[in-house]
Amino acid sequence: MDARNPYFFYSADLEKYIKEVDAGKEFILCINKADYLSEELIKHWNKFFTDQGVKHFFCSALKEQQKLDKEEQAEDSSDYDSEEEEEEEKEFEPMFDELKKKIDIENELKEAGQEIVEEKKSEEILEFNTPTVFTRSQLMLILKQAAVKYERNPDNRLNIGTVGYPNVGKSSLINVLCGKKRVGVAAMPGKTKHF
Ligand SMILES: Nc1nc2c(ncn2[C@@H]2O[C@H](COP(=O)(O)OP(=O)(O)O)[C@@H](O)[C@H]2O)c(=O)[nH]1
Ligand SMILES: [Mg+2]
Repeated sequence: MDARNPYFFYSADLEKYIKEVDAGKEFILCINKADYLSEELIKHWNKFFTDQGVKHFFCSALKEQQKLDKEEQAEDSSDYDSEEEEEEEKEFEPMFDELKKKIDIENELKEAGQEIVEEKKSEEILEFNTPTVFTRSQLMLILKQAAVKYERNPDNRLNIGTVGYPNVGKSSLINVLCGKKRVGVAAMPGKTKHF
């Protein structure tokens, strides 16, 4: 739902209905567009839904998508070499080869280290019903943990569905989770039916 008006967007009936349809299904309220909320408001709504016993988390699909876009851009521009640079590179190629190998190995080690640190960092606060705005990697981790917990499919896959009013950011969330643009995002309602 859209964080700007939880009284309007939250449907207790939907939660009840989902539990009636299948006791094995879990209802988790995604409070999206948390970038519109101040820290106080996040704390307020966190308390409100915790008191009502509604499992929930905060996120900003837009902010996470912007981060993904930036990473993609950075990757694209680092691949780009000017012609002059390419010529120079050819000249010194044998000398650079060894150095490059070393740097590659160092970078790989660094990246692996960073991933571990990031996972550890997010593990510390990985709980629903907290006034934390989840990043993409935190969301991925919490979903992975849920997949292990349920073990409903032989290959441990978790099926997730989104239900909500138009324009609350369902498609944006799906795209962020997939890490790729899978579904169209638009200010016009009714864009996604299947993907
Ligand atoms: N500020 C803000 N805008 C968002 C966020 N998520 C989605 N939007 C915007 O809300 C609009 C509707 O998003 P969309 O994903 O198409 O919603 P859907 O109809 O529920 O699938 C788009 O203009 C998005 O860019 C968010 O976290 N913060
Ligand atoms: Mg949509």
